[in-house]
Amino acid sequence: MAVSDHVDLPTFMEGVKKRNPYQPEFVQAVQEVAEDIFEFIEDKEEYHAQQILRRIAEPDRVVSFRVCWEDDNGNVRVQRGWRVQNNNAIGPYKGGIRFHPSVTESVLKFLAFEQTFKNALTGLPMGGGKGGSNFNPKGKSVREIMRFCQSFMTELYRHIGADIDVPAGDIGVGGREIGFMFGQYKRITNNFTGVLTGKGLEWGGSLIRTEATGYGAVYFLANMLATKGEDLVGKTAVISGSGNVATHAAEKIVQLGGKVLTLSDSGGFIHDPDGLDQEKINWVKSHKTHRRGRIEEYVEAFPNATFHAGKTPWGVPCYLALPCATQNELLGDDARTLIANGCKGVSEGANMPTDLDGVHVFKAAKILYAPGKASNAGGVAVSGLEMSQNSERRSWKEDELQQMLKDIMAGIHQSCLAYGDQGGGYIDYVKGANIAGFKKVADAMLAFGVV
Ligand code: NDP
Ligand code: 2IT
Repeated sequence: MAVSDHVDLPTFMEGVKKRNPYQPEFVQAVQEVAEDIFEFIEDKEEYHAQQILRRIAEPDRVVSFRVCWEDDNGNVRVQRGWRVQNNNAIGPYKGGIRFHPSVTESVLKFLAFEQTFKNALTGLPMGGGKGGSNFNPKGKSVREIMRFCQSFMTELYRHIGADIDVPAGDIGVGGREIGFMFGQYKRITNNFTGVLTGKGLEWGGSLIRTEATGYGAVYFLANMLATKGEDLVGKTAVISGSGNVATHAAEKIVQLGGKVLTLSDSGGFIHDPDGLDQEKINWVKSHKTHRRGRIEEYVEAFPNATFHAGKTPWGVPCYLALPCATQNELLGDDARTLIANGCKGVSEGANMPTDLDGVHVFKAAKILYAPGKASNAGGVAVSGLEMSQNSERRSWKEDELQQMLKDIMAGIHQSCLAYGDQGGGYIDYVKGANIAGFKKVADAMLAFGVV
């Protein structure tokens, strides 16, 4: 019998931990997937013999580099940059770039691993990658951010390309940063190509890319509710974060008749018992995105609301919860509180916002619980559509793109049903997403042999 054959899950995870010391986020992401995949591949000899899961959980490559830049006072500053190219079995590497002081190799490896399954679920030909830096954009001038982005791209450009690896935005990276990076890429290579997504509309960007992640997470939620004959009208929702994903999720919930009670940032959360309307959401967008303000200032603009410093919003009673800030922001006890307060649906806008304990709590309660790799795939899906538009050198209309986003989210929901329907009216969306994403990538890898 080959050495690869049938190690059990604890033995497999021991190996992952041993090979990835001090990388808890990466180990966590692998474990969450492996818990479902082990059962699925139990009787599928070829996946074992070819060590497919082991190979997906080993990035194709991790590029790590120094990023030097000069601040406004003339000081030389040194940051770390990375690009993790996890797997390109079904298409060029694709995934965002994150600028945040908490970025480590472990964080980017977990994100690139998750991205591999997420991108497969979209049905578009995209592999999984992720990049970023421990650069902290907070408190930096626009010129400092520009110089940092230019320096970052001066190394990154060697590793990316429209048919190789196509980065986009993530935490701390929005349209402005994509512009600075694209400008530098073009300057170095003299190549105007779809090498980044999330571009401005005048220079190759796609309509609704900005809105797509948050909108998609709510479309996914609507699909889940529909399996119970329900919709969003009159439902209360608690949302964390106040960036791109959170504000657009809030906007779509309000458009579909729901009531958004909270938003948050790293300083705490605001609770608005009247609910946020479009005007309040616009205030948050402009305050957080354009002025880089703090969410606590919301209560000065809207005095009926309260601010809760240093807290997450999961204690506010709600029917629906959408974690849209960052990884491990919703812990086991938060999940238990949500369930005790009657929460019936969770759609993750962020990547791995729920810790493993929390995932197990949601699964045991058999609520409608969508993991980020399924529910937040709308952003990368529209990135994929941006790539197609760039290749065709044309732009599709807004209503066409809106419909494509809705169809893609419905398709992901169907894939989750195909592998996650447990009978008795319970759908395990985590299992469904893990298996559907894995199967597509794994079958492509089988075709390539041992590489
Ligand atoms: P933004 O930078 O626009 O916003 C991030 C928000 O999360 C801010 O409110 C920020 O607060 C908060 N936040 C970030 N880190 C922390 C932390 N360590 N603790 C508490 N709050 C934190 O990012 P996005 O909205 O783009 O991304 C949010 C999540 O969605 C991430 O998990 C990202 O990976 C995921 N995602 C994003 C996609 C996209 O298209 N942008 C696509 C799919 C997933 P503060 O302002 O105080 O830092
Ligand atoms: O986590 C994600 O899916 C993103 N940050 C978006 C990636 C992309 O390539 O659009």
